[in-house]
Amino acid sequence: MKAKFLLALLPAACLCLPATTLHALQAPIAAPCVKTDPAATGRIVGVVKDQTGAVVPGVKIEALRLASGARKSVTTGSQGRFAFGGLAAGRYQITAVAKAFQVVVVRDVAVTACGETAIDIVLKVAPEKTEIEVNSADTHALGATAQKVENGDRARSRNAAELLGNTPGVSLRENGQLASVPLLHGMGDERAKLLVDGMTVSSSCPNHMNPPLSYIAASHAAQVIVMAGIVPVSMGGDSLGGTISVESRQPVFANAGERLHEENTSSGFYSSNGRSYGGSLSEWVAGRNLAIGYNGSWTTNEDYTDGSGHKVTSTYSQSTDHTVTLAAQGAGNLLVLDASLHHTPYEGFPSAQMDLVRNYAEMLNLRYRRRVGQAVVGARVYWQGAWHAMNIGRDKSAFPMPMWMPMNTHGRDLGYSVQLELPLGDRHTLKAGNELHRFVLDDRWPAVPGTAPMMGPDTFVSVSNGRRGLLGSYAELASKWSPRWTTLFGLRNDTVWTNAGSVQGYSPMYGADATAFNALNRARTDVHLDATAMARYEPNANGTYEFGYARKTRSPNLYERYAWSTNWMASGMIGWFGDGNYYVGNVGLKAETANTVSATARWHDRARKQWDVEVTPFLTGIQDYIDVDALATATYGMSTFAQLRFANHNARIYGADLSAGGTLWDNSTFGQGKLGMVGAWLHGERLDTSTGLYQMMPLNARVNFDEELKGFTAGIGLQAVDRKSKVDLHRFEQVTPGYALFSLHAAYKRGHFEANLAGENLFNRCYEMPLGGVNFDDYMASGWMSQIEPLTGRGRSLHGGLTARF
Ligand SMILES: [Cu+2]
Repeated sequence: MKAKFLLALLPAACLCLPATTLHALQAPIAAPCVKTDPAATGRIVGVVKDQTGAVVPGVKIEALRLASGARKSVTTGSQGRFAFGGLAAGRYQITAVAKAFQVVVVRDVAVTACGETAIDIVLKVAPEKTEIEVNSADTHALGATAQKVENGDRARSRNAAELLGNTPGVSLRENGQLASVPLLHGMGDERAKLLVDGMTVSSSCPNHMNPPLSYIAASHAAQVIVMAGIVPVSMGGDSLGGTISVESRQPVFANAGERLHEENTSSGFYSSNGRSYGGSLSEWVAGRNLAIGYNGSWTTNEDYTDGSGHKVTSTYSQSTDHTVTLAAQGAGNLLVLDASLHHTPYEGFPSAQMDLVRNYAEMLNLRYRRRVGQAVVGARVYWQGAWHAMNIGRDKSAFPMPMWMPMNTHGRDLGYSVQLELPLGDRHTLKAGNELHRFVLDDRWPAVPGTAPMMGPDTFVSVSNGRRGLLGSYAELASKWSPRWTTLFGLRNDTVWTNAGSVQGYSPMYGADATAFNALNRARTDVHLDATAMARYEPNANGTYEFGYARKTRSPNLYERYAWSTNWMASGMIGWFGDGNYYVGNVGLKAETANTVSATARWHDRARKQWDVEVTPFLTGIQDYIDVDALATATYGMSTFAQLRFANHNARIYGADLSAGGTLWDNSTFGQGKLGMVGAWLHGERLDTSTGLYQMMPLNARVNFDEELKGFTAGIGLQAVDRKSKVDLHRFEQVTPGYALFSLHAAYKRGHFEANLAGENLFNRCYEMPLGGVNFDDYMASGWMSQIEPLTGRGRSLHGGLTARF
């Protein structure tokens, strides 16, 4: 059935590759063969070589009989030769597939009774980025930056989001120790699509203390893929800024001749500032067709000290993760089941009024992949349940006037996705898919005895049976027109519906808002139409140019629409911005739509090994950007806060990313010396008021120098950040001064072991983080009397890690 479907699409496809030569020989075969015999068969034989003329063994060759869809496959031998015998006379299509080479399809090969047709196949080396497609089923290489996560990256990162710290276009918002939030071109949190092993996971918290990337430990991440701005529609809708996909390791099976394949990795680390330590363990046992794996990690840390010697309270955390993986493969099928438990018993949030006092989550992720000829079919079903509790934690409860206030949320994500990837001839690949995601949320704040009517006698129902569903479909065509031109076109539709049940306050003093909210029709449906068009032009071996346009749409989250209370205390519990302000939802909020144009120019040496320079300017216009309107302001002590209602306003973001790298020397005496830099400039403003958008990273750059010699690597790094002066006046966002931080790192690999050492913020500089939000803890410690200040970053910290791999 599938073969016929494939066949139906073939006539539209193009002819054979110019690199392939085809010639037919009508040589008689030694065995008695009678051409007029209806049962007489023919043969196809050939040799596979690469562009240098060397023969290529181990290439899978498939013969497809066009009339019947019947298939046969063989593998080339040590001399690169292959042969098909017993083929019924007719027309065939021959496909050659080999790792690291482009797929070659030879169309319309004639086989005659008693004849032998010879074809020679020349394989061309696949472009560098094809490997991404091989590793990751769900990614299209065009427009993607993929990076393998190294032990050194893991050693430097407190959480999975920090693995992205050196990626062009990405900035990080501080959010506790485990829950940093990446922003792509200034659009982050839910404006960026975050995929954790292909799953869409929601934050079950009005302060986003458990964002998607907090559910994968840095030690478990094997690859991160970042697509900023112009994103293939197959990589997800319901987002504006781009897509970040963090993936754990792909299953590995035993090779032929290997009875059992075993891998074992264990690691431990210690960091001096905040006495952070932890460890991870992973085990993988695999046969030819079945495999089982385990990955576990545990980390703990105390409060850190900033460069002035001041202890930054509520920066402690602890977390445990366990994942068990079962995998099976056979005859082109791959089935993988991940089951995970995640437990954070406590985590302080210095920018929020509340801390995380427990977060427990369970996850199941089942995925299936099947190769049918050249087509790939993928499917995924996943579920997550999260139980999240907030209150003031151990530091905040020691301040004057501690306000104990339990808040409990329960979130459930359920989803599936299916995708078909179908080559149409030599030039085109069609991707089409469908997905469903459903998030259900309850958020309840139990009464605190003796505090009525403020916080009792009833339970405050913040969100009751909040529902957010998404049904999406897309089709995308990637085409390689010539060695120079590649294009990608995609269309996507998502329908997002939200609703929430009736609410109540702690007491009748919340009654007016609750009654008004309960009387509203709260069901909303948004229909998104997204599109992507991009092209890549490679005029020569030294340059690559990409340019494109994307229209992307995101619907409001449940709190943006359904946070219902205008009471100051209650609205102060809503807001994932770390700005100390008070937020109220807006049922009438519309979806936001971004139109982005972007280009990337990349210059490099022929082999892409000696040097490269890449620059990406972009411009995004956002219609109905979900921002805020001020309802009121209040001054407590020396600080003024705003009560804000979510509202749509048009906005614009533009900027440029720059990255460059080069090998300074590479020889046996001095080893290899490398210099790399990443820089970004960003400007975001709201059009009606010409004010800055919240948390736009100021001009910044990182420069790294690394020297590698005989397993030993050492390097020095500089991070320079400009003053943040364009700020969001609606949120009273504060200006932060510029700063520069120096770091050192060293790694030594020998046999099964790798040791990492690092020194961060070497000169113990005291600096305010541009995306760190405010230090609400210090403000609370002053009895709500002081001037609230931006959160300061970690002072000097020395770090050591050890990894053993067997
Ligand atoms: Cu929370």
